[in-house]
Amino acid sequence: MPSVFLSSPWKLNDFAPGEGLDAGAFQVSFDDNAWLPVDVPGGVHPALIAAGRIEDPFYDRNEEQCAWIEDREWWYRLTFDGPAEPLAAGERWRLIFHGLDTFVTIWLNGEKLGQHQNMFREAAFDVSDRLLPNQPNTLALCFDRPLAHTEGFEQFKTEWQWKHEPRVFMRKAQFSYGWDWGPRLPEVGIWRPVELRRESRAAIAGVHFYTLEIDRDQNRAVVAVWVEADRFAAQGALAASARLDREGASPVTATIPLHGEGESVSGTAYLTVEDAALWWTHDLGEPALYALQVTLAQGGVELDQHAQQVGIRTIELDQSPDPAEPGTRFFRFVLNGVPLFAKGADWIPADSFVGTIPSERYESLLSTACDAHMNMLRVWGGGIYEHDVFYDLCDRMGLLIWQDFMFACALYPEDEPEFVSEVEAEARYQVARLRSHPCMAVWCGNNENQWIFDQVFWQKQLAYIPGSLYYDEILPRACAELDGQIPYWPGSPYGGNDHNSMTDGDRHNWDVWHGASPRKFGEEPKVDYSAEGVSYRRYANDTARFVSEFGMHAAPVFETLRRNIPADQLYHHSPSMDHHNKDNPKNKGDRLMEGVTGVPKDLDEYIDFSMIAQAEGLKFGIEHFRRRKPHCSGTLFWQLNDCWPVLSWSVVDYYGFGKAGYFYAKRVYAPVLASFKALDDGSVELWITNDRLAALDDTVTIRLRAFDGQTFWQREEAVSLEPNSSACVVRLAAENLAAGPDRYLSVQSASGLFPANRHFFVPIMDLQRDALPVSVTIEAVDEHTLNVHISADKYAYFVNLSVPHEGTAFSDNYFDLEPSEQRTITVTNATIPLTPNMLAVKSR
Ligand code: BMA
Repeated sequence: MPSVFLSSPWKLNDFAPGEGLDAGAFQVSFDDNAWLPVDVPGGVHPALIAAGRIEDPFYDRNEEQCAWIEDREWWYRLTFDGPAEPLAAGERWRLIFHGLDTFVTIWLNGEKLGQHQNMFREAAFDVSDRLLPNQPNTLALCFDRPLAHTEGFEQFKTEWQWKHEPRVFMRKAQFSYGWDWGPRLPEVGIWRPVELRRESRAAIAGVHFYTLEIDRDQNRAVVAVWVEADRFAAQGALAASARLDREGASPVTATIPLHGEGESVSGTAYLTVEDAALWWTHDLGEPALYALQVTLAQGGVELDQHAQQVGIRTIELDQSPDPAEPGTRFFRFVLNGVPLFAKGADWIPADSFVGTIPSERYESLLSTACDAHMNMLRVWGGGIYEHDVFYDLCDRMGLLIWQDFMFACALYPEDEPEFVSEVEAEARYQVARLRSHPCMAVWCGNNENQWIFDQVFWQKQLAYIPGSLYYDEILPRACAELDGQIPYWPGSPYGGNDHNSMTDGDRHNWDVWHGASPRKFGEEPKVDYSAEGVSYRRYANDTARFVSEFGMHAAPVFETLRRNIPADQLYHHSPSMDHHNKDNPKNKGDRLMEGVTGVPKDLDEYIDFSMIAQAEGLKFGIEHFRRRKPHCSGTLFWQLNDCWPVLSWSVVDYYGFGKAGYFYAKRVYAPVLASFKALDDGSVELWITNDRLAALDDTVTIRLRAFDGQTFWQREEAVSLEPNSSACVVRLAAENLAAGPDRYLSVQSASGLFPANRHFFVPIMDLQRDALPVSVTIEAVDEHTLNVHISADKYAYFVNLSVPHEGTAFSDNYFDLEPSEQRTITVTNATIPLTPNMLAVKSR
């Protein structure tokens, strides 16, 4: 029913704790003229930046200057016109805060309305008796110092609390207290819209759309629409109806009888959809959507409406035994009956300040993910349940979502009843909110909590894992009761003998980069930060079922560093650069580069070498895991994006500049992959991995060439592959190979079915080749488009193009050119005109 969003003109001010109340900041008559303007939705930090009260917290070490914000209490005020129409009989006004961060007291017209203490669920109030029609109304909110609300919890600190961090006592984005890629800048404020809703007699309280059955032979699907209504002032029967629309198809409609005695009534309709257009991930088909409209009425009078995009699809998590690898079980997603290999990355909040992320940033990051052939992202448990726009876009773009509940890398209190009921209310709110999105693939209890606990207390082998109350009881119960369709998984990683197993469940491979080692329950965890310990070659030993985290750091592009690091600090390991590297120790990247490129001598080398180590590492790992399809059925690498400008595992930086790793991932995530596997005996295999649902026939050309252009031998092979499979198609015996540091193997598809690939016999730094500059001619196609013709006489490694403006798209980047090869790269920027002098082309 009619809604008003209270978005301006909100005011903001800070006080010492308790002083706002003493000053009467909640009173209508309070003078807030001198207060700062603040956006709603938004948060305190962006308002302070806009007002010049703080410097850009991301620049240099300014983060440290922001600590005082945590010690203040923050007040918001808004005076707004009351509704023109007073309420009629049977009507009510509801005030809904869709997101308050976090510990807050709310006053309306000087009277206390209530309190809230959970950023992850809405706060709703019936304000029928308090809202003044035709007059100004005043809202005041006081956000307490978050840490003030954690002190009382100290008594619950028990020996299992490995890392006693106050953040675990707050239902607030955990990363904001600092992470190994994120600054400590805990946000405060109204981070989602504030809605005033007029409702009459009854309102829709919940809708659940799900697919019961798909008959692909008949092109028919049966779907269910469950509706719950809150009959707050209506007597007698209520009627609901559902309508499913899709362009070009006749609407499918149903009436839904609602049952129940009290205020809450509900009912389900089952609809048969003929010529059903199914929702597929974008790589397997069309992500077809239907417009669902639910109407609630009584005696022909419409009372409420709910509209949402839905998709017809079934999703299962197949964990049946894998007959080809006895003693193991699959961990693979099955969409509409089709087992798929999940290709994607882990997603963290797209900004430290989660209330002010523009929709365009979501649009651009998610289409960047699709362009790289990703079909799944994991919303990681230390961030936020994302904004609606995120899930809507994933529905539209055909991207599956692995959704963690918001618990990460810690042990959470279970003895405080208020906290436990907050978690339960939050889980129920989020499950109801997200369950009808076709993009939703799995609910997951947390990030790494069972695994970390087991490692810390490996000697004790305690039977009870702290947090089980949540991961094994409350969360799965909320999912079962309110959804019951999307699979639930207790943690990431989870399953098997040590909760990070290669035989069961999902696995985080932190052997690479963090120097961890595979282990079993009861074994001491080992860490090895040597060059071998952190090396990406260790992926070759990983026989995981599904790898939901693995990755390596790389620097962002120079432009991102230039904007955030003072000129005199622009060198590897300068204090400001190290401040922008939140991992510890800060030299794991050096150890990794030691085995790949050698340690960098200057900033330019650091940027390139770290990007090379990351990109080659992702290529090596993803190729290995994809070859193992279906025994391995997914790779989500850590991490897609950043929340500020930082040296991190991301492949797309804070501004949206892609690192080399992004372009490498795009090639190795192609639907058909040809990759070389080097065996210990010196032989090399060529594998084709086919993620398409069609069989393939192709002719491949394999060559052994010297970097200076000489071709030693060349072979053409006819290859055929089953749909959705992976196989070794050619084996090159060591004695016929004539391997060497001055040469490389390459593979090409006659039909362009897969991107060309290559194999080096030694680490990049040991290649014997002349690194000559490439030849470049630039042709301006129009104001926003350049065609760049690049060629090389000898093998050119790591050819990369850069324009110091985000939003510049490259048809390819960070690629190699074979001797005498010529390529044309198209560079576009929709927002700014491009001129040839903005472009730099380099190679190594
Ligand atoms: C895992 C993640 C994150 C972390 C990443 C890199 O632990 O779940 O918590 O940022 O690895 O260390």
